[in-house]
Amino acid sequence: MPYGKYWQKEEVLAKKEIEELQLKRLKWVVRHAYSNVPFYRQKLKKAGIHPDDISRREDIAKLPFTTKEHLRENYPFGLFAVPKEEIVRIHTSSGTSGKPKVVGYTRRDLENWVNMVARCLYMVGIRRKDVFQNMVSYTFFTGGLGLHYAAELIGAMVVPAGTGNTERQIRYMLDFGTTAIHATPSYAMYIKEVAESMEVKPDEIGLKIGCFGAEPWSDNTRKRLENAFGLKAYDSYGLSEMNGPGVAFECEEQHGLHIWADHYFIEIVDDEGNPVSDGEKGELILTSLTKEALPILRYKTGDITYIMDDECSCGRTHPKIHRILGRADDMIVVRGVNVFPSQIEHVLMQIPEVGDNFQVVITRNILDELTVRVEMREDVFTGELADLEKIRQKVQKELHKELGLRTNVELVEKGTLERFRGKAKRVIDLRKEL
Ligand code: DLL
Repeated sequence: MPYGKYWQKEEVLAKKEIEELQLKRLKWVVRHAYSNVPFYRQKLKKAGIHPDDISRREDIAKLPFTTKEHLRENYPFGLFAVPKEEIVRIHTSSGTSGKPKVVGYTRRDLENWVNMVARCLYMVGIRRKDVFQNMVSYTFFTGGLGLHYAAELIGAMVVPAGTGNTERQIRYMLDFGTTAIHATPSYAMYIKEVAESMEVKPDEIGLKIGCFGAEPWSDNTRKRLENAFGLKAYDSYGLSEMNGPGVAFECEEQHGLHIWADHYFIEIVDDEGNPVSDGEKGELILTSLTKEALPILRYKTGDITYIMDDECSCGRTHPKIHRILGRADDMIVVRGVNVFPSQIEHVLMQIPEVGDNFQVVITRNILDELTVRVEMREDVFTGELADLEKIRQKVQKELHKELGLRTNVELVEKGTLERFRGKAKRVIDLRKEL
């Protein structure tokens, strides 16, 4: 049941009340993990910490970090804190290498999670009258069922579309009167392209709200999606280890993502694991405060962001993080310069001649070389070589300005590069260890 213009009253708790709740729940989760997960008991004992040592919020810094590797090493259920019969669902996340991470939920976990996602959808204006087309994978990925049940709980009409068969998806949008969609930003870009090829003007579909996430994207991509579909596009952040989507989400301000501090303890740390001050960039560390099945203490997400001013005109009191700047794992280091693929995307998506797709190839000859392959927009292609060269140089110059790095730019024809229905993989690293 909604609480005024909010989904739950917890969204507007006073900051002090949130902090008190955090401390109470932090004590609970540390004890829960210590008592029920041998991995945590050993780890805390080794660090000389007992649950009784947690008496202030700051004491969280005494706890050791949990990493993705720890989840993989304990595949599949080694970190679960409840007997198997208490688990009512699992999801998995494969990541880039090794064994998948398996995450589990008790019935209460699912109830908390669905309400967190419902907070997010309600926050961006999704209501009973909406038709919500959920265009992400419904299987192991948390984005499918995660958003599905939340939109249902609000009472929207949910179209469980999944991914692929894009022409049919577009036809359904028209036939069903879809008003809100959920997709990865790269799939949304592809949907836009397919709509255009069907001679459907994306902005005639009648979409009003787009929820996009699960991968890094940029503000300029947001502008492209909003202009093409005539909707408002919101950034959605989450990770399977912390339930899935619904960890943080933009409000109507579109200026930072509220992160639900009654369910997660938020820290930002530097490379050495030391806290940075508010406003400084670092890695996001999350501690689940309510998860029963899979409590996780001080999880190193690998995602880089910073805490923004916490006053928000929407009235919600939960802190805001900046959109994810990149993942530590995805950072490209070329000739000593650090580059995130989303920075490249940001530059390209503001150049009108550039199409919606690009690819980054890194090679090593003597020095590392970064080549950006860019699809051109069809309508700017004059056939004149001199015009092409002018565009190529412009792209190269803009990239240099933003990245401080010389790149090779290759212009390619529309339709040349791979399209993605889920998370995009745009970087190909061909460097061999010398
Ligand atoms: O991607 C959960 C999700 C589903 C989020 C639907 C949003 C929408 P995983 O597959 O476990 O979970 O991947 C989590 O994806 O650590 C980030 O690196 C990245 N990621 C997720 N959302 C964003 C975002 C889901 N909005 C990993 N911006 C995270 C940038 C994101 N990166």
